[in-house]
Amino acid sequence: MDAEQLKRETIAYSKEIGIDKIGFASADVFGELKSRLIRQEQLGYHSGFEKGSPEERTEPERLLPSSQSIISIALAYPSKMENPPKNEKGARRGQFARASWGEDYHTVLREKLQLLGSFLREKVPEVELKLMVDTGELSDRAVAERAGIGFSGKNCAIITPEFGSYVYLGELVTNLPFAPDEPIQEGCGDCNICVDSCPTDALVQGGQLNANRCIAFLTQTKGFLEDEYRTKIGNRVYGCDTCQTVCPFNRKKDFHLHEEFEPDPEKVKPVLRPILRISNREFKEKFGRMAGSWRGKKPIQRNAILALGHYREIEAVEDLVHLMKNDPRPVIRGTAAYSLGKIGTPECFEELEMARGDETDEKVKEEMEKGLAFQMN
Ligand code: B12
Repeated sequence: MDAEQLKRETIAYSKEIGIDKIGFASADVFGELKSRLIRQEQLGYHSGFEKGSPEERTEPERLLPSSQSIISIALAYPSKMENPPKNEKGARRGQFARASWGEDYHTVLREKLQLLGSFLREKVPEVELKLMVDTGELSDRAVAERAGIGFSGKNCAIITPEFGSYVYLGELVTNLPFAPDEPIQEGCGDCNICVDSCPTDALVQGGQLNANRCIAFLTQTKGFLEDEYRTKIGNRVYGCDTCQTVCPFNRKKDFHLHEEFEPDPEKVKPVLRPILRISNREFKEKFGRMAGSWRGKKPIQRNAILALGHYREIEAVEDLVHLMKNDPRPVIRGTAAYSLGKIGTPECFEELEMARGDETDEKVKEEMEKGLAFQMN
């Protein structure tokens, strides 16, 4: 079978298995990206979640020596949910970003790419493939951009004309000589809304992110959150969508094409208080299948504690005191102390006063002092 016919059949098959967009790219070196990655690293703008060296990330041949082409796929995810639960005083809720709605996208995209791989293997038994979704070395965005899936926006996202930026990306590196598709030429023009709207000024300029300031990243760290961000993360327990929700290309983009990505409102906008006392087993049962749980329970609990402080949720005082006094993890004890100070009832300050005498961890003591300092304000 010639490559052109195989490409047509592959595209047709991708539609059958629910791939929303497919594009083909050469497996040439990503030269511009390489210098970009080195520069970002030098500036300290990387998150640490990126995998591999700049060479591995930009030279597909290092990942698959016989590589000739890369098939990029995109799956659209929803941006709105039906009947979102009310975020009410006394039962305040957190929020998971949309990229964590429904089942973990890594699983869903991997399955699609595996099916695509099996299809190719049936047609060309000697085919060689390397599959990647998020956790691989390649930049899924750079591949998608080259394959004509979408253009690279000022918010850094790949923006598709059809689904906006609410798409997950993945790819198959292959040794097949597919003809490449053309990149999309559209761009953001003069629009700078995402850069201006970023709550932490993480978008240094259009297309350049300092990941260490990005709330999406900050919600996934395991240590104490730096003070400067504690109010800014608001009620986000995982991820951040601000630079996407403000994007004009995402206006009215809300696709419900995959049952797997439908959100369970009680999971993606969970009541915060129960998260404070959730056991490991319960956490796994409730949140374990969501992309947002990959860093485990601690960051979600820390963020839930900060959100309760942010809302000055008096009903949470008892639980927060319990954590401040009993939790074995200093980050949780200290963050609870801080949020108690923020809530700021006389009981909160009394408890802080009492607890500081018993605390031995220096960092936690510091947080207790910060909590007590709210009394002066
Ligand atoms: C590390 C990482 C993060 C980090 C850093 C993000 C970042 N912007 O770099 C953190 C934790 C902050 C993060 C957050 C998010 N992430 Co993330 N993340 C990744 C990961 C693992 C690597 C990204 C990376 O290497 N970045 C380094 C930068 C330098 O490269 P890049 O963005 O990949 O590539 C572009 C730039 O290099 C640019 N470029 C190249 N040269 C030059 C030169 C100039 C002058 C300019 C202006 C630009 C430019 O063009 C490339 C293509 O667009 C990818 C998966 C993967 N393996 O690729 C997912 C991925 C990028 N994340 C994704 C998602 C969904 C998110 C969030 C929306 C999740 C959320 N709601 O919280 C946010 C969005 C934040 C944002 N505005 O970028 C999707 C993006 C889908 C899309 N439509 O674009 C990916 C592709 C995962 C997936 N497989 O679907 N993420």
